[in-house]
Amino acid sequence: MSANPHNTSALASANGLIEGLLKLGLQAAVVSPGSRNAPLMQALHTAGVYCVVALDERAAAHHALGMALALGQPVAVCCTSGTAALNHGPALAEADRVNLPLISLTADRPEGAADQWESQTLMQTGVHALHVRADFLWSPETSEQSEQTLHAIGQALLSGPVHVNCPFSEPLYSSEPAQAPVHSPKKFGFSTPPVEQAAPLALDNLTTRLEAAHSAGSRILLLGGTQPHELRKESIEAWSKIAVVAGDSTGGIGCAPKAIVATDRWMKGWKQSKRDWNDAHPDLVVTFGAPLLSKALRQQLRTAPVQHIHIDPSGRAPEAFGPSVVGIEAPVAQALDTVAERIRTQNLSASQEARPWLSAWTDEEEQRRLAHPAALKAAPWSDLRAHAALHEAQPSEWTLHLGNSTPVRYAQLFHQTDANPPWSNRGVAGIDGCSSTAVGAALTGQKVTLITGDLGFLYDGNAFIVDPLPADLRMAVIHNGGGGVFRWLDGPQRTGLLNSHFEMRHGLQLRALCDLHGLEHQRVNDEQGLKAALKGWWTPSDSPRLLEICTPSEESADVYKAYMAAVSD
Ligand SMILES: Cc1ncc(C[n+]2csc(CCOP(=O)(O)OP(=O)(O)O)c2C)c(N)n1
Repeated sequence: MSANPHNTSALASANGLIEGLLKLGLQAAVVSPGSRNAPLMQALHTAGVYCVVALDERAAAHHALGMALALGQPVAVCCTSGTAALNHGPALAEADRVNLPLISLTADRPEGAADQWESQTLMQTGVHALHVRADFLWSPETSEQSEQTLHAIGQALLSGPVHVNCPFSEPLYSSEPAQAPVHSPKKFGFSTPPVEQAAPLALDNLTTRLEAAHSAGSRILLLGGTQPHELRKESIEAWSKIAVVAGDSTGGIGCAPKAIVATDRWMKGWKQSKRDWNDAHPDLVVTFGAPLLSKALRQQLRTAPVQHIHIDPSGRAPEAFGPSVVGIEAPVAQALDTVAERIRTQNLSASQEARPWLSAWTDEEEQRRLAHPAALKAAPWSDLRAHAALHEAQPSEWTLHLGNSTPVRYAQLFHQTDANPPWSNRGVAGIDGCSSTAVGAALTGQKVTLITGDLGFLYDGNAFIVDPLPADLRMAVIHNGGGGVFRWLDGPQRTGLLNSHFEMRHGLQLRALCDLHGLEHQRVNDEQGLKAALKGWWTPSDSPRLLEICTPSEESADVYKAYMAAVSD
């Protein structure tokens, strides 16, 4: 029942893995206390890797996700055996969809132990296989094997997360007290991981297709969903010369003034105008990132045939508009830059045929933007007004994270072109890791503001059982009675179960949770109170600050609908 026939000690095996991961650019680790993962924790210490300790493995994996997001480089999360390992699942699935280099290190008992009446033991190898780029069993028998495995880990990390299951035989602990690390402990920046470059053929394929579409007078729509890399403003502006550019602010597309980020609002306006969709339907859609927030636009685009190209570093090509999708395996920013460069050097502009179509989209957007200030001003105290005040006051040097319910949607209405792209776990996640991801980003030294809902905040309460707890973290919790999003939909209301089954009127005191975790708490009930509270909110503090913003539940949904109707008129 040994981990391998050569009987490499658990510590030597862990040291080999961590040393190898450092060469692949590992920046930091989040460790959750346990016994079976003792070799990994000792190895991380010995190597001088910056370690954060987090109790709940689900939150820990999201902390690591937030760190990988902020650093743009690999971060590990390390846990003991058994169900602990399963708890890395949600963050791994998210990292997989948004191509972040998260490394899940799960300690295991020696192979075969799951069938031998051992406790805290289940089949761990491959347990996350469907939601990572690649999964590995770390049990090398020769140095060649370990090189090969590490090489494969490095390749997979270029486009997403990996799971490495590590079976360890006892003894798990060094007989010596922990020595000073062999490398001096460093906070990030051990080595630079390789950067993924697209194969030239993939980029040629993309530019050739775009050039052909442009010369044929095609109507081209560039549609960007959530993705973690910064996009160059000049590139997006170049694209907008030949294409309509639209997408979520969390995809980075909003850096160009012409980009349409409030796509739900745009769609509502188009429908209200009773204009023929044929006048807006594109011939070619180029997509990237996670699924677009606007379900209305996604569905509308499916009502007529359209060519589809999807850019993704892992080569994934979702059949968003039918099976004939063309996948371009390339980092998004690189692919967009390449086409932009071609547009600039050839001085391309919209073709004669596509020009009226382009104007139809941009004129429509212009009208909605013009109607926005009056519609907002007419709105009483509500979620809409609270979000408006938060976005207006948010300092530019603070990175914005958004809860994965209505906050990410409201944010589309208030996006400012010069603001850093906000983040929200929109790959596949729900509300389960919004706070932990924000905490993780703040752990890297980023100043982070999170706007989230009361249920999302309560759900991820274990986000704050982390050491250290970063102070440069501000959390605005919109307390609207638990699950405001269900009032945006017709279905829950129709069932008659809206209050009893969909919303969760919990009556819990957020202050109590803040006291438990040492978060500064303040509560406001109206706009005046909110604006006053925001004045000094981002000033330096010794602990994170939470602002509980109480808004009326029913009215908030009505106000949102009235706003949408008013801007679409
Ligand atoms: C892990 C997970 N479980 C359940 C859901 C379903 N869900 C979607 S929104 C929501 C309520 C969110 O409430 P809150 O955080 O208060 O935000 P609001 O809807 O008010 O914006 C729930 C439970 C989900 N998205 N993710």
